[in-house]
Amino acid sequence: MASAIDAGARAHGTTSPNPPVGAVVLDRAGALVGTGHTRPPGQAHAEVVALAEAGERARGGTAVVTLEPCAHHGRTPPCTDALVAAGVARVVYATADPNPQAAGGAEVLRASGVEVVHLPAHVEALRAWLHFARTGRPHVTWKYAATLDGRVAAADGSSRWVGSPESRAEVHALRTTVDAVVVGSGTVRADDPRLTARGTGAARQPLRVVVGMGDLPRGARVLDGEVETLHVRTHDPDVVLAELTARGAVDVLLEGGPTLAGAFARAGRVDRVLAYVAPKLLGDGPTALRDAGVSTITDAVGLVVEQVSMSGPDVRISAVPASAR
Ligand code: AOF
Ligand code: ZN
Repeated sequence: MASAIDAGARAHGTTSPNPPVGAVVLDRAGALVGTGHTRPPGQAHAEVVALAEAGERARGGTAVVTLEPCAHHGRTPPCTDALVAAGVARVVYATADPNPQAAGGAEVLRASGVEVVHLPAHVEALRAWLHFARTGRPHVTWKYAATLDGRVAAADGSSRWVGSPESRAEVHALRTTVDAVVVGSGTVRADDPRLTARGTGAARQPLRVVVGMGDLPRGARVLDGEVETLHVRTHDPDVVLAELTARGAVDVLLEGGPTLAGAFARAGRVDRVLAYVAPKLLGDGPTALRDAGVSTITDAVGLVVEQVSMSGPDVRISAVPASAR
């Protein structure tokens, strides 16, 4: 399963609105004979790629997949058919498919005499797609870098840089896995960010999205034409998310600033908080989040920390709303 998860992670950012699934095939003796991940929409699913590499060696063997194999005729034929035709004896999968059109693969395989094992595992590359399949809305990770006293800029507005070079490199890598990077027009005016994934060798760049009613400054770097930029003239996060859904986006990175993040928090549209906390103090200046709709301590938005790690000198915290657990 770890190998299947690795294979799927390599497709993260290239498959939306389809899931970045990973699969491996083991022969009868347990040797790895095929590896695959989802191809861009309309092309082969992970299982089909792994089975093609395995060929006859799949017969009597095991397929390990991060998502329950599909049982439907979508843009491609059912993977359950491909697995049965290949003579696979056993299928192991990590997550059930919440997509009603494709679900039911485990039962279909069992009915064909294949042994099916559900081995629950966290598949990070499928986090956003699973949320999308369940809710119909893109998954929003709100990312920010703040000082230990919670500030995202100094009193004079300067903010380059709060986070360490290591943290910034991580964010560039993260941008290659998402479909869209969203900021408010205030951030464009204040910081003039490029919002591209740089230094990663990535062939693909996320859609750049600016939210706000006013015009963008002429010469803003998001208008440099290097990557497409969408300007959504609204304050409503759901209007932004509907626009992104229409464009096939599933995995969204919200990068600020405090006003837009507050609007998403108020609307309950922050699905994960990713904080880079730098060991610095500013004592003044804007904080990461403004007006989250909370006025008293008992109304605080409760989070559950799912991971803490170091990013150079910074502490990286990944947390999800307690209400989502
Ligand atoms: C994928 N890759 O490896 C698996 C998927 O439109 P289709 O025919 O490509 O089907 C897409 C659905 O198939 C998708 O929403 C999911 O439910 C299921 N499984 N999809 O793109 C894969 N295993
Ligand atoms: Zn399939």
